[in-house]
Amino acid sequence: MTTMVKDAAAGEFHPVSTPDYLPQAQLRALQLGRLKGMVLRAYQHQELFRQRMVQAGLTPDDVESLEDLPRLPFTVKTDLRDTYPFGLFASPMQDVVRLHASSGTTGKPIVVAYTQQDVAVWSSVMVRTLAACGLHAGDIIQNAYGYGLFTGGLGAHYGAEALGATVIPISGGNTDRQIMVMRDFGVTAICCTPSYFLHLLDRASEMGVDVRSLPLRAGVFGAEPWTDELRLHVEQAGGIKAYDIYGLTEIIGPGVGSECRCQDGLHLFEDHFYPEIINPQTGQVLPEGQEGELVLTTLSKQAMPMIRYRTRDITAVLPEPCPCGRTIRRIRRISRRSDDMFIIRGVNVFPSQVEAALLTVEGTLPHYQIILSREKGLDQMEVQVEVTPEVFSDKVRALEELQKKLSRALENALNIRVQVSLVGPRTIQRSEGKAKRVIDRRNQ
Ligand code: DLL
Repeated sequence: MTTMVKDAAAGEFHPVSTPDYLPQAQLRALQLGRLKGMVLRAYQHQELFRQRMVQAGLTPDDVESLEDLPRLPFTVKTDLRDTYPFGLFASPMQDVVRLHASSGTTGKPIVVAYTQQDVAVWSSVMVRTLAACGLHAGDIIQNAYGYGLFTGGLGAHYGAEALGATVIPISGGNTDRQIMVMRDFGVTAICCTPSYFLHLLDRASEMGVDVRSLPLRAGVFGAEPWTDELRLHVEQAGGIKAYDIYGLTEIIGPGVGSECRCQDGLHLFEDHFYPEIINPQTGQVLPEGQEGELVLTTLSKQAMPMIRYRTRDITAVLPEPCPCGRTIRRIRRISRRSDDMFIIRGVNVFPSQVEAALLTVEGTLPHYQIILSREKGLDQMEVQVEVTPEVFSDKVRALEELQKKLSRALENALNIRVQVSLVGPRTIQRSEGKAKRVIDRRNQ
């Protein structure tokens, strides 16, 4: 059980002894000590890492300061696939108490392992996540992240219990039951993907439940990119504060970083996960403030250390201190991955640009899908957008007007003309977990 104290100035509860507020020098010393241990562990137990170190002419003794980190080799997603299933485990199976896996879109899943201590660390970073989102003992948390091999469900579950809150382990799906539980159990906070919360809001209103009148006050949303525009929408429609949380299976699951009450960047729990930002093309480390690919090194993971893991997530480390008082650094919200970009007629497009443009136009719902196809050798992009029931039942002229507005907004944002199709409410398939925004039929 974690003891919580109230920070009167911030009006916020947080676990005592939390490393979130360590003086910088102390934090750097802690990180260096842990980094040395981690590199030694990986060198001794991960064949692939040892081979790469040998090739680079390095030994663990070459890590004398945090500045030596960029000399070490990267780890990439295909390393996990190539060593499937257990090739990167650094603990004997006897010491592994949990396995999780991430399906990915192609081929074999990646498998990750946790010792008892890893699970304890995971719970502690999730306690810090939930506390940063303003939650505390006494909260009733509906955990609608999927339970199972996906890390979201169990990650949030253990954190919420360790926080001393009441967890409802409802998992994803069965939306009508979710709404009944939210109302009848006096739920004060919900954990799920932002796209699923959007779906819950729509369904609640169809069922005549006004979520704003319920005790629900916070959403702990992550696992997929979502824009500030979407945040505004769900905060208003749900009468909540919507916080962004970040993590990935390869590093631990959720609990790598979280927003605080300032909702201005995500604090990284950098006593356990050390960040670097690199130029994705050259691999060079970039200075603070510059945007690039996030690379993470685990500092305490026993069962599966990750040295310089290339996340593909694009962000920047924010140099300014956060008004909340935490000393751990923040990253900018992640709006895109280096591999979710697609190229249409020579123009680079990210799904998040489409979302941001659509949400500037009134009369549409934040449900959309991008369909890519190829006609006579030419790439085509269609954006299907759901419109509100009022607009949908309107005159044809009004719909045409709206379509024009959306086309203009998209053309301004993307610099190319795309086809906009307005579709009726509830036409686009809803997700219970991560939303699928892009359907690529170009190679069919
Ligand atoms: O999505 C872990 C998680 C569960 C995070 C619950 C937050 C909440 P994976 O399935 O391995 O793990 O997917 C990780 O999802 O590299 C990002 O591209 C994306 N992602 C995760 N959180 C965010 C976020 C979980 N807050 C991949 N914003 C990551 C944008 C996110 N993208």
